[in-house]
Amino acid sequence: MNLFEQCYQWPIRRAVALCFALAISGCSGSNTPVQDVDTGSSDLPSNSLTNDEPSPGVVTDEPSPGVVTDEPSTGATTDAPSSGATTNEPSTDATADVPDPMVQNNTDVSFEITVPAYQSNELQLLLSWGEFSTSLNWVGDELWSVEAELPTNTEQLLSIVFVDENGDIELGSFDQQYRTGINAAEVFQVTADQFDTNQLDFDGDGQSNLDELIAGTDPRVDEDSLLTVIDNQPMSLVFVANYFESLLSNERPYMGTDNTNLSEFAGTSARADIDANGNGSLFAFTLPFVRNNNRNGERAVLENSVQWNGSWSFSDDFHLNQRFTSEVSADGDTRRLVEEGSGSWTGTFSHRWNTVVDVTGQLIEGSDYCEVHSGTITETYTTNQDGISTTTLTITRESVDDLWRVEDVTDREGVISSGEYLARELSMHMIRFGYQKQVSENDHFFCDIVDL
Ligand SMILES: [Ca+2]
Repeated sequence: MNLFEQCYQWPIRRAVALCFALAISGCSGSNTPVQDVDTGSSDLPSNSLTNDEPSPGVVTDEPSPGVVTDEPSTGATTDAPSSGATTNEPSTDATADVPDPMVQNNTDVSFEITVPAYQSNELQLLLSWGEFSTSLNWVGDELWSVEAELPTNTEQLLSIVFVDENGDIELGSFDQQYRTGINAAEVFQVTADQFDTNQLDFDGDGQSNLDELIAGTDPRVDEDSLLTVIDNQPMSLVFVANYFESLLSNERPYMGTDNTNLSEFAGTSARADIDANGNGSLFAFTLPFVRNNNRNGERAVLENSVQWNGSWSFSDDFHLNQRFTSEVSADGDTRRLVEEGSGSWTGTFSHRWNTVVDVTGQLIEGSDYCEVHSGTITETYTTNQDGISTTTLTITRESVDDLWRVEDVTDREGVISSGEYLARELSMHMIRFGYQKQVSENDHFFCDIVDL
């Protein structure tokens, strides 16, 4: 039997073209070792091979034991170079469909695939290679396998898809050109980390289908789209260094004693003692002293950062007592603010808070402030107004997000409630207390620091 006949052994359409290619290869093989194209024949006695005989483009085996040598009676040789006598044997229907056991044009490929870990009763692993396709069998744990008889020395796009819900949702995919070898059998392995899972995000919410299913969320629903969006998230006192740094001029050393531009309140004065390196202290106060609006801070400049350690007190009907440490550091154009604060606002009622800030941002052109593009702020806030309650806010923003994500947990006299929503702005400029000047700059953190 020749290669052309073998075309009809392939259950797939492209096998015809493939076999033509192999048939041509077989022709040129008349001057090369036969096993390059017909390894099965290489074991035959040489006088049964075509090496010594001119070939019209097909293998023209003589009848020999164990080898089917039929040729198709027409067509196969008409387009081939006719360089010599042909020795085709008439074909018979009885043998035309019988594979030649001595001819190896197939490779048994054992696919051994390890998928990302995920448990479900509706998982499938589907493989295609060119137009050949099959499903794989679950072996155990994350291992799947299948054996496939594929044409030798042939390249096709191999695609493996890991699906759940019996194929309704994709978890991972693997795509790679794969060329079969010329041996009788080979193994092809794929490991879990070779699967692309991140791109498969049905609802486009940034969480992959696989991650969502593992987390127990619905990969078809962008949960964020269901969250409430508020315009302003009220905050207690954060970005506290704004109220200190903005009182300093860029002169170094700076020994300012008065600055009419700095006033949250008319009459605010500052006594700064900042050396040439930016280290020093600041005392700001507002006249008349009876208002008791005082800021005290120590400032230190390190290699790439400026630190504050300060306090702020203010009295009207209530009394503010705020302490904080902060550090603004520079990394290229990015500025990072790390701040820890604790404060209270006490009078008829008591309000107390602890805050931790770790955010990064970039300078807003034309200002001294950085707009936060990512980071986390936590605030624990306790008040006895309307009963005793403690609310813990965790406020996060990813650099790709337009909104802040707010998670709140409230303990109101032993009753816990929690929620999640989105906020367009953090409203440090909203007046929670009477001492804060309502300036939108304080939604951002002071970062255009001459010492950085
Ligand atoms: Ca998703």
